[in-house]
Amino acid sequence: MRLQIRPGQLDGCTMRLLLIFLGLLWGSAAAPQGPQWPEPVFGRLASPGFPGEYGNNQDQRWTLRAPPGYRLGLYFTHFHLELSYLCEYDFVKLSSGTKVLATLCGQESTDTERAPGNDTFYSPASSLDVTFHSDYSNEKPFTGFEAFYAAEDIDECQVPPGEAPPCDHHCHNHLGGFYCSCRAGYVLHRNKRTCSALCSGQVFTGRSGVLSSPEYPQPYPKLSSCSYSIHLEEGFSIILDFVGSFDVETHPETLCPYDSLKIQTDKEEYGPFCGTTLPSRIETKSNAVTITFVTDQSGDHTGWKIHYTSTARPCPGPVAPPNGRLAPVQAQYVLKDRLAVFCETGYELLQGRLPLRSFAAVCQKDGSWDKPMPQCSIVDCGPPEDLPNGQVQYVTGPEVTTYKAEIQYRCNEIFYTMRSEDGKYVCGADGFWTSSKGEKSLPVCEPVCGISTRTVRGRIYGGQNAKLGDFPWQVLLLGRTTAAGALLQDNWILTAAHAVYEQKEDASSLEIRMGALKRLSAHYTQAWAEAIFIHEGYTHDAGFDNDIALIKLKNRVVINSNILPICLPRKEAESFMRTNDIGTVSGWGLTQRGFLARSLMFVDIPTVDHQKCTAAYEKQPYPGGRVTENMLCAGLEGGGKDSCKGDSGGALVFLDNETQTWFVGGIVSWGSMNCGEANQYGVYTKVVNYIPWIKNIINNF
Ligand SMILES: [Ca+2]
Ligand SMILES: [Ca+2]
Ligand SMILES: [Ca+2]
Repeated sequence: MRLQIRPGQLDGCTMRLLLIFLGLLWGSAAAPQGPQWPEPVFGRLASPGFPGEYGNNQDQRWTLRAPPGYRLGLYFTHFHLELSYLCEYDFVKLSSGTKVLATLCGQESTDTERAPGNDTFYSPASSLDVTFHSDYSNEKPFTGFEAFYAAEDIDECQVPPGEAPPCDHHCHNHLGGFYCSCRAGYVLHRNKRTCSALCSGQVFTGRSGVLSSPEYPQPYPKLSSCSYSIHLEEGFSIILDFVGSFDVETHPETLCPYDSLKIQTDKEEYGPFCGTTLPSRIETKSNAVTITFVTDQSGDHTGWKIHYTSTARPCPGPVAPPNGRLAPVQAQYVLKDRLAVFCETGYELLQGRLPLRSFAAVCQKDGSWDKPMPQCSIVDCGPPEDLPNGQVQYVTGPEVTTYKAEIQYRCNEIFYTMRSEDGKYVCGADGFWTSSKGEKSLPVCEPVCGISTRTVRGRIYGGQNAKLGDFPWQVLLLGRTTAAGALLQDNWILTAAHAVYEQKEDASSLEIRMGALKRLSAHYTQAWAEAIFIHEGYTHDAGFDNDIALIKLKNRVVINSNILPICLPRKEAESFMRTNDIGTVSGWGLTQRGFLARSLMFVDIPTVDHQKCTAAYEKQPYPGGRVTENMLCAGLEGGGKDSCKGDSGGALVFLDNETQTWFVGGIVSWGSMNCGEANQYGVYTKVVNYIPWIKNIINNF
């Protein structure tokens, strides 16, 4: 029977209590199109005649029902019944089905009787029976009882200690029911309570590994069906070892009826395993194993753990070649194991005759290596390259060119010298000859410069004939005009800009002769120009400032006592070419007789004070003749000794007293119309002003 009370019938206090009870139910009416919420269930019960006294021989029964998932709560606002032993006379009985929840009488509880007091009584499920009984008499008037009831949700997730929780993992209560959910890796079983492990399809491909029942060593999940497979390449054989604890639910008579572990290969089946005895090692002789583990709905057991390994037919133990080593070093090499061979420094891998960058062999399933072992052969740098203008000698032993062998390069004495190297080379581990400075390129033999066979003689008036080797730098230039130059290093010629200006675009037609005294001699060394570099500050037919040029030769000339370069001036050179210091100029220019000289001539002439020279030419202007700071003058005040037409481009050389070598201080440039005139001096390009220009061209072209 359902009872409902209109709110108007309740006093304020009761009303508030009811609102608390109904709070969970109340929201229903507000959401009409939502799920169908149960109608609120609540009401009031009272003894007959309440609040007046109840009569004798009364029996009244209320059957209260709540929706499924709800229970009923009942409490008394008034209770005044006759007290009797075990409430035999008058009582209110609360029961649910056949189960009696309470029998109430009196006004206060005693040792044997119970009065409701402030207790709230709950039905275990959705129904509650309330029975009121009075016997045939009362000692005095009793006013009976008044009670209120209401339905409220059962929180199924709250279970008394000792009772099994309704859900395996997580329980979620809601009005009228509850639901379960599972942790990641699990899925809710059809029974809506159990969480089955998602434990199928795991594949192990490592050569060894560990697998175990889910949650091991915690109890394994129920109602789960797990499968694991170990899959290795063909040729491997899998070995299974049970490790740790083993505990799978068993039965004394039947073989693993509840939970069971089975192991299967393509050939054989092992198990089922259960109980608590650790199964012994399984050598499967197979490269593929499937392990299945099925559990039922009950029992708490910790499961199993398997450590698996694999073997294969071992390859023969490798032996490192002499001067080589193996990596990695293992007691045994089986299928798929890689073995690298490295050679010691200075040795290289060789398979047959083929050099290898690296070597790695792989053990195959038939137990053989896929490649034969290589050799470690000593690195050979091979015969050293020939050194232009030099030689090489074996130091370690005749023709020994292997790792760490030593060789010594030397430049041909006395006309060549080695630049900034000791010439010692060692055969490196990389197969290259390497110098003490770590260079792999050959050393450079540079010609020595400024060596002359001329002995310094007394000053003699006019020119005199030179001997072979006196001016080995002297170069004869036969182009549009006859001119001279001086050899620098073994492939450059220094000359005057005006002497080669007209030939600058046609360098190949310039004939260059060296190593001869006679101008018309048939015996000379021929050289050809590759390019002509005129100073960018030189203007043809407009004075002689910057009258300097360089000729690059197509080929290097061989240096000997007759063909040898002149040195460039050092920084300190100016101290040897001060006023009145003697320089020497040589050439085949016009002689006093007015013809070109047949044989090379030279004169020793003093340097002239610059101001004096400038003044001399100011007095007697020569066409375009103005002496600049880029010029130096040499000659005798009285005249007679001079360079002349045809000598242009030749070198005015000075002796460096410190190094005892000759250097070029000037280049024959210009002078008075009449060579050797008194108070008129020969004017030379001042080479010290052009050292950066010269070096820049020589180093870059
Ligand atoms: Ca009674
Ligand atoms: Ca619930
Ligand atoms: Ca079980």
